[in-house]
Amino acid sequence: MSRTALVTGATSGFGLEIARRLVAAGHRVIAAGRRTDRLEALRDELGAEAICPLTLDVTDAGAVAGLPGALAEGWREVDILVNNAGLALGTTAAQDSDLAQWEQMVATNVLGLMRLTHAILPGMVARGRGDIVNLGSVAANYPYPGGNVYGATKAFVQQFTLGLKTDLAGTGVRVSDVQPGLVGGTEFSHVRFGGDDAKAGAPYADTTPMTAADVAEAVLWIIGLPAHVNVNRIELMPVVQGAGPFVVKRG
Ligand code: NDP
Ligand code: 8X3
Repeated sequence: MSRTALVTGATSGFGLEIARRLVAAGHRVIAAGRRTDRLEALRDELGAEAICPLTLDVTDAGAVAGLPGALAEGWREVDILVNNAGLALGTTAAQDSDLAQWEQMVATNVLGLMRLTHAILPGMVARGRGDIVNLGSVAANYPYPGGNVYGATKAFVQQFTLGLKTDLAGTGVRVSDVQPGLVGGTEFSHVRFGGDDAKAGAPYADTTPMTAADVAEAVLWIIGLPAHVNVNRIELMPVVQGAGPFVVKRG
């Protein structure tokens, strides 16, 4: 059955791959992001029947509150919300960090995701069906140096997802938190390191990270499960990755 999905952060990385795979599976996608040219290119590539471009900054509370009413006619009943837009900024120790970067991560990863959910969820509950898939991270549960606020935003995503799951029990609406580890080939690291490509490439050097396709496959699997099954949380790591040691300063 063809369903209508709203994918935030569909201009790049996971969101773009998820949008492509949803369309390949027969669904229609409202592709959201700030870079309109990329959204329009996706519509031109996949067709106006399949892609509805939505220029949206998820930190714009007013714009998000206008959804789904502000969507084009015929696109207002969102069956699948993929809360994917997000970012990390820097890996600076908390004591040396830039407050504006912290605030941008919270505004996007926490408030943006929360507001999108608030706008779209009532329609899903009224229709008695729907899927919300949130992009969390392993950073929610495994702290690493300089991951301070980024990890905290993803911990919010994890707890918010579980809270939603509790409230939504019996409504027919499902909610999941997808928590990937190291994934290469997206703009995540480029954004994190402010466009410094040497720094951005270092986490992926001489190893085999996951890809956006791996994450998208998990998302498509989750929404394709029988209607009575809810994946609460799924953690994905490449085979080469593992949790790090505790930090112990000596001397
Ligand atoms: P990318 O940087 O490739 O994509 C991020 C997307 O988010 C872009 O499409 C960008 O669109 C969008 N975005 C960022 N800020 C805003 C905003 N204010 N309003 C609307 N859209 C916004 O990163 P990934 O695909 O790698 O990451 C996607 C998600 O997965 C993020 O939530 C990230 O935290 C998470 N994640 C990533 C991992 C990785 O290793 N890559 C691992 C675990 C989780 P635009 O700039 O056009 O607005
Ligand atoms: C992205 C993965 O390990 O850089 O969420 O935090 S990590």
